[in-house]
Amino acid sequence: MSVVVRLGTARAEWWRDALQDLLPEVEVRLWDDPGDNAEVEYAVVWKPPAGGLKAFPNLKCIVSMGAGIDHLLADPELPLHLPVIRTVGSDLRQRMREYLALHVLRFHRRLPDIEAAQRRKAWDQIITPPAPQRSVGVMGLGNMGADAARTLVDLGFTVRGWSRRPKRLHGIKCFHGEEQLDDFLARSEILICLLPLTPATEGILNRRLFAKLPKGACIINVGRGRHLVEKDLIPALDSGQLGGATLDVLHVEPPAEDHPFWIHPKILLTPHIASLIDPESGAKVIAENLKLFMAGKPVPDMVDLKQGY
Ligand code: NDP
Ligand code: OXD
Repeated sequence: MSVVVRLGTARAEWWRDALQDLLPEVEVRLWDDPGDNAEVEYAVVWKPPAGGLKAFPNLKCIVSMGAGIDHLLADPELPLHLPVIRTVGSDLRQRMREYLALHVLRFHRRLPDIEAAQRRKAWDQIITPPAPQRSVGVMGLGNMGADAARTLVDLGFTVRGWSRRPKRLHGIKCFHGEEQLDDFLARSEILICLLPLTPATEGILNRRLFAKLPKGACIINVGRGRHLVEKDLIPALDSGQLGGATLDVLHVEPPAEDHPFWIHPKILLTPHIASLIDPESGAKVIAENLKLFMAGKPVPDMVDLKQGY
């Protein structure tokens, strides 16, 4: 019985070793050297190439090395009958919480303006309102969105959240569905996108949405690059409709050298590190889930492929 691991970076061997330590009963093999494909029963993957998973005829289960499953559904030949487990866990939430607290506070306390003032040698005492007078909107109230929203409440912010289905979360004004989107946006001065990428959410961060936000609102996209219509961002920033954008995810990662986002003064790019899973903690979550699956027990992180996230 074998597990094949695919991660297109130098961390592949680290992942293989971490998983092998935790799953001594199976042989963990790298994607590029899988041995006999027929022996592979489990695949642990991030962005597998199109048609790649179909090549393992005896696969029993696919594990996404991340919370999102859009990278799997992008494969038109994905064996859809197979169960899919995603990887979440407390470290992933912790890192996302840290990232969002950092970047919300950066916009809230106008750190970019303070840094610019320093470069001009100007001692500008910028007064910002206290957090309860700042309204933050969180799009996506799932595993990570609800957790991040709670962290922002704890920091004192006025927090609004938007999800597909109705939700009740203590201290958070919850909105849902298309019909409540405009009300949600109307008072979101800092807007976080923590949605999964699906046909319904692709391109949701566009000029029509920006126009519904309070003037000067800032956006933080930690969902997926394709949530953002990239060509709409710079005009919205240059007109002042948006005050700033922090982007952890992009259509193409890394973006081309001449991509205008690299040098725009109101854009901060981070290299998809908002909540990167490291092999030590990630392998623990994956091994636990695989052990449950192998024992025929329910796996809490099992994905409903029909729902699409
Ligand atoms: P979940 O699946 O737990 O939650 C998704 C949330 O989005 C749910 O609240 C869901 O609503 C809501 N949602 C889905 N579709 C719609 C829609 N059409 N309209 C309104 N709301 C919608 O996801 P996670 O919190 O685990 O992760 C979210 C995404 O974050 C991942 O898919 C991934 O793309 C991204 N991510 C980014 C990372 C990074 O480092 N940048 C790290 C990890 C994840 P409902 O509750 O009603 O189902
Ligand atoms: C994820 C991610 O989906 O890292 O986990 O983006």
